[in-house]
Amino acid sequence: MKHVDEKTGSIENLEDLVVFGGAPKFRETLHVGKPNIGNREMFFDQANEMFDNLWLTNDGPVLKKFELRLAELLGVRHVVAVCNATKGLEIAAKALRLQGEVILPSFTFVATAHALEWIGIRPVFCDVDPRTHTIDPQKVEALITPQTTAILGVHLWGLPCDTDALAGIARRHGLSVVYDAAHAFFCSHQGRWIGEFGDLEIFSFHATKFFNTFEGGAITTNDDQVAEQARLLRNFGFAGYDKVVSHGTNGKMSEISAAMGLANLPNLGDFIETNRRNLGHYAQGLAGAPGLRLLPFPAGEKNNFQYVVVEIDRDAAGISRDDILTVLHAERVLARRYFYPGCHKMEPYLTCDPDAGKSLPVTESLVESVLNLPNGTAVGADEIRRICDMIRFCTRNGEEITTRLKSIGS
Ligand code: T4K
Repeated sequence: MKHVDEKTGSIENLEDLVVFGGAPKFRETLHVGKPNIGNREMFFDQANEMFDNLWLTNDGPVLKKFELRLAELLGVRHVVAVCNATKGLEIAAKALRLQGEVILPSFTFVATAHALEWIGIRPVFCDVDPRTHTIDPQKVEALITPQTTAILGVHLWGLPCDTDALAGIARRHGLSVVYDAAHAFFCSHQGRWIGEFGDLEIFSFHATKFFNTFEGGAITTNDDQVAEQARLLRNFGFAGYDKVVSHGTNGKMSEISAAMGLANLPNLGDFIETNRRNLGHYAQGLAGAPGLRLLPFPAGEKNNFQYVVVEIDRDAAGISRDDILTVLHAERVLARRYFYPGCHKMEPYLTCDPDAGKSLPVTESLVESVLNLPNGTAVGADEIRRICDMIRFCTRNGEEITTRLKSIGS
């Protein structure tokens, strides 16, 4: 096996690539979702407080502190912390008494659709806007039927949906509006924090998100009644020790997760700054490369910059997204093709409507072209420069790489 300079990681010939027999350029695998860890001392302090309290879950004091801090930060009346965003979506749909059909994008993590399906609501897939990757309001109205009860927008990659257009459609048709804000914690829209748009919004604080509580999430709303419902549903529908008033579930966030959230909050600015800086390095490293478009974030708004999203136009780049992915994975760069192949191509939705893709041309194109690159505190300027060099090498040698990958069956 040939030796590649560990410092420069330079690739001069095809044989330098691991897929063709070269040495790996990185000692450690680089992930898209390596967790950020905040203030450890603060975490252990909170954990000790939890042990001293002998209160481990069920609306405990650490959780209450966490919810209050989030409500203050986001300027929203209610924060209902939950065990994960998937459960949060289910609870949200129940709190709004949704049923029948809900319109949502197919270009999202499958949990957005599964949460509806799990509680007997039919997800109806809508195409997305090619510029923002969020639900296309112009395509929503045609999907509304007498069974439709809501529109579920996803602020994908922290890019806000067209909330004004969706609110208008919802008003005209008497629908609820829910936002899956799993990616959009600490992002703003129209100068306001995401968290108070629509009837409610749901954040994810999963380990792979830039801000995490191990597993976790939160429902946010300015509506007192919706918040009260969400709190009841999160705790089996208990309104008192022996009094169950609704068909609830167990969606509670534990004290240790809330402690992690509190310990991560002071580092929020650092995490975001790291992501922003990294995105700048990617922009620099990929500038001018043919067929590559780094998804831009709206100027003048806050973003967490956690997802580095590149669209690869196969014809212009001279190589497909999937062949670049094969090369990167072999080099220990675990780039991801979120959200391939689109919910409509996953079960049970594929069997229900095998032709759904025909009305989702933008989604069908994005699932073939989007690549997510590693970000967060686990990567820095040097790694990013080397990742970009690899990608540029791929575009310079696209035809040969494609042919050779085909010949070895990759
Ligand atoms: N809505 C949207 C739009 C979402 O994107 C998500 C979740 C949800 C709703 C539901 O939220 P939650 O119910 O999860 O709160 C991951 C996450 O599991 C998922 O939370 C996230 N979206 C999705 C985009 O990504 P996978 O299948 O990619 O996870 P996995 O295990 O492959 O991990 C991603 C990368 O991070 C890997 O390279 C490994 C690395 N990793 C992962 C963990 C957990 C680490 O380095 N350390 C870790 O601790 O889904």
